[in-house]
Amino acid sequence: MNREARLDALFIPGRLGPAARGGLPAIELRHASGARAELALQGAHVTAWQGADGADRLFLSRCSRFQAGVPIRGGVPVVFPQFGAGPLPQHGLARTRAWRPVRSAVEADGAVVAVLALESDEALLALWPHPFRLELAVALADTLSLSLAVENTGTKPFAFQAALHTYFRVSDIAGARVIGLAGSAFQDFLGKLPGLERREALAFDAETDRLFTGVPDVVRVEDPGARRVLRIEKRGMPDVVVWNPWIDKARCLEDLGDNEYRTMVCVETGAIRPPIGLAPGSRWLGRTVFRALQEGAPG
Ligand code: TA6
Repeated sequence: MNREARLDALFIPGRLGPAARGGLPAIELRHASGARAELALQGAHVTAWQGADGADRLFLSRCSRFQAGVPIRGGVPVVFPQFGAGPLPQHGLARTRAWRPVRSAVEADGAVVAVLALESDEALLALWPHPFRLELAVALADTLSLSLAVENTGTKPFAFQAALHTYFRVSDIAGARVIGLAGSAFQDFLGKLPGLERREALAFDAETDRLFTGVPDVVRVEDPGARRVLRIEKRGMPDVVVWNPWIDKARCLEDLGDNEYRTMVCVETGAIRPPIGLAPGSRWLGRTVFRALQEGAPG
């Protein structure tokens, strides 16, 4: 049975159907509220999330390529088993592979759920010799939640890093703030010495690329220009990376428009430093829930 047939197996009339994202097989999730999301099989990559008001809450570059094996610029790339640069391709192996559909449902509370999986095969084991199974469950309601499970299906322990490399859309990076990182230890990828974050509100006026470890489980992205707050609640994911390429780095990224840095900020949740050790037969679960709030609303 080909993958598209299995893709069909996920469809639920009016709730889960086919979506076209530049030719990559994808599904669209539609919630009764009018909220919608798109999920490409490649990388189990959420490529869009709109609220009932139709507003895009995630950033997707107009220059992103949607070609098999090429990373998508924007949405929620799944990072596994390596974060950033290293012996494996940048951000690991999961985001450029075709995941397979596992199941879908409309839950009692109306949440629309799609689950995709990626199992190690000969090609992946040749790159990273540790049998694994990943599963990503995407649930759309008045929130968007992503649950990533990593299972060690081999006979030896392995260590991995995992993250949801989420690109949020903002009206203007100059006004955006990330709240909730004060007091967290950070390692800066741009050369600043490691330290403790002292700022209650992280603002942006230059390239920013910083890993925060042991971060409280709720952080917020404030977007005053859109009078909106994006609340991020995580479980099992102690670390957060904040990234904006700013002007010069944006110019070097061929799949990012020169000015698109102004309308995006990455606030990535994951388990990065230290890597997670997983014994044979064990399973790790990390979950992140995104909720859009009107400015000033409680929550
Ligand atoms: O967000 C952290 C980071 O590692 C940055 O250093 C930048 O490289 C970004 O990820 C995007 O990486 P990508 O491989 O998707 O271009």
